[in-house]
Amino acid sequence: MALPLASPVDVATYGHYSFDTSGTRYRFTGRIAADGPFPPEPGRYHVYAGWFCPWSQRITITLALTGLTGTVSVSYVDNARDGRGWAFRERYGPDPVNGFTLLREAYQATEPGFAGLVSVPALWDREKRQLVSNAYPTIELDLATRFGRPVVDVYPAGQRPEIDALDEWIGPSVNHGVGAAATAGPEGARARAGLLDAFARLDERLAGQPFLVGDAVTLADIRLWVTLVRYDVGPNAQRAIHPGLHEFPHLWAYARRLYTIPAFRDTTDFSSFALPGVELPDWTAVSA
Ligand SMILES: N[C@@H](CCC(=O)N[C@@H](CS)C(=O)NCC(=O)O)C(=O)O
Repeated sequence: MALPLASPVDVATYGHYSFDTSGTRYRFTGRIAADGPFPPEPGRYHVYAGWFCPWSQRITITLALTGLTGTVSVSYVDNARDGRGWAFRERYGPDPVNGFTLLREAYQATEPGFAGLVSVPALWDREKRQLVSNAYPTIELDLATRFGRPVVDVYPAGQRPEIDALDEWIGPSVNHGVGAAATAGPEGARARAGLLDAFARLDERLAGQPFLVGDAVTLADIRLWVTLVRYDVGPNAQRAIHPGLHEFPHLWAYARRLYTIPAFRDTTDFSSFALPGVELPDWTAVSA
């Protein structure tokens, strides 16, 4: 029997998405650990992701690089939502694990009556039939480190302090700063200044090294890149922030170099996040 799909997005009937904001934003915070309730077992976990979503793509890139695509499964919600929240539709297919049509069913299976934020990425445990976590920062860390020796170690023990230190300033200024940077008013101006300052620092750093930390891809690159690939066709599509990433030549060359790596390229669907009518920069033109 075919798995069910949600009906098309219908804001007239269901309204816009909203949720009860009185609780914690990221309600489920379980961790994968050998000695905990969610031990690292192949085939046990599933990631509910969104192609459009940078926080989801951090995880899909991490799974591809670490060699876990056959160990942890992934499926994708639709790019748009109405008042029912994220849902499974034709474009990316049904929920292969539970046959839910709405992602909120996974949340409500975990906590009956749950009315808080239904977000992707969310990690599901097939055995306990509940969500482990929708706390995006720790899902990526657990998948990168808790499943034995990874093909590529994206969070090497010796480099963790440096990777974490980068996240402390790239997180607020770039990953969380791009949205506000495109807006008017004093807050937008502050975010813009912080973002462009961060881009300049990164450009300088990447003038002399191929990756942010050490001589191979790490979580630091993954975290930055998912924002860069969306930048000129999303938040900066109207050039509301500045003329484009190419203004930072080392950063732009670095971003395109990472795009040649299958884990980055194959987890990217420009059509899921590019604003309508926006011209795509040539991500395949790699400079030396
Ligand atoms: N805090 C983050 C990231 C995680 C996250 O919230 N994921 C998004 C999709 S990229 C989601 O499902 N958000 C639901 C919502 O904010 O309504 C953000 O604000 O972008």
